Amino acid sequence: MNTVVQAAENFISHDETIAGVEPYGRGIIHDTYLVKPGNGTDRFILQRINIQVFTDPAAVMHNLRLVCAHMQERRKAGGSAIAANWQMLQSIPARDGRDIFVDADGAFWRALGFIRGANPLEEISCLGDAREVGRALGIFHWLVSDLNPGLLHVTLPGFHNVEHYLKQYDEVIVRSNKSGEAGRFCQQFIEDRKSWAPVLENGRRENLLRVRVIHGDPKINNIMVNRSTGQAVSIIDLDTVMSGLVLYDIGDCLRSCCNTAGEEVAELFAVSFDLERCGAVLSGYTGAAMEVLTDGDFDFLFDAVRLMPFELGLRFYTDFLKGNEYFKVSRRDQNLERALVQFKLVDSIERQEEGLRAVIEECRAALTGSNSR
Ligand code: GN1
Ligand code: MG
Repeated sequence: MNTVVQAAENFISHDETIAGVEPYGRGIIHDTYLVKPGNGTDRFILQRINIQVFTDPAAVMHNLRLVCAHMQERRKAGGSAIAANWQMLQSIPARDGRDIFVDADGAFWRALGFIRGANPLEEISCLGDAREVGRALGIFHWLVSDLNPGLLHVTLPGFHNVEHYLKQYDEVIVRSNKSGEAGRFCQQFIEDRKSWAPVLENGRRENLLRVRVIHGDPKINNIMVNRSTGQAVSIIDLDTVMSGLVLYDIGDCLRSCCNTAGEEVAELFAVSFDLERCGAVLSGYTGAAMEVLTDGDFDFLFDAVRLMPFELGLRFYTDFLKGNEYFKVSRRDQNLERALVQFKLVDSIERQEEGLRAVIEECRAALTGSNSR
């Protein structure tokens, strides 16, 4: 903890002290801490950036600054009704004015403003929570919808490109000596969906889907909700803000919100995709994002919902085969277990295809109706 306190001291002024530092959140990439300064100044988030994953932290911070400044402007320029009570993530400069502090061991640290009066949403306990998650993602997409994606750095090459993940898997699987029933299940599951998986990439190549600025990781606990009202007030974790397809975000958000059992579960039978939650997320989303979704997006929405848990399962399984290089684990088989959860979710989505397509069409019809009024 000493190293953490020393790093934290670089983000407060010389006459301040640190009263406490504690691990914060459930991220599986960076190390995240909540820092309480001694003299009552605002608490802040301190992160040791995982530079194995994000090899160019300066690019990450460039994107963060650019996107936050843009959102702030857009909000002022007319989005205030939609984004009322919305709080922007803010980077806190170190004493030397830079937004990254590099310690004696070469670790990269940054500090971010704490979102006031709010907590990360840990679970969906009612449909209102699901609607708020959708609304938060909709607000985010709306706020960045006029930002040129070409201005952002690519912080993770190949992120959300399933062809890239399939290639990595193919390279690893031939060298793997791991067997076992769960492994054979994963391999067959991937094999059976390989030819369908590049569906969004194909849509993009055929110009049916447009590349825009996306969040990249809009899972449930990246949504901050007000502690007393339950209203979504911010979306955090902007490291993967990049150019991409809004469908990556919507699919990823739904795979996280509509999984009835969460990402880390031992009992696979408890994992299923909840259609009611899905309807609530989508209605919250379209209410805030308004014209962001095109007809082409709606045409591919079912595939996106099916794809994102498939992609994450593929990433977890590949990382398990590689010996857990990317996602942090506390047990050797944890990434295999995580993969099985995601594949179970895909299976649940496939079994409910008809119902899910109906939910999507209902949402499209509601939006068309409100736009033509
Ligand atoms: C990772 O570290 P965290 O929890 O914010 C991952 C996401 C996954 C998520 C699954 C940069 O996010 O893509 O959906 O785990 N982030 C990165 O829990 O790979
Ligand atoms: Mg993240």
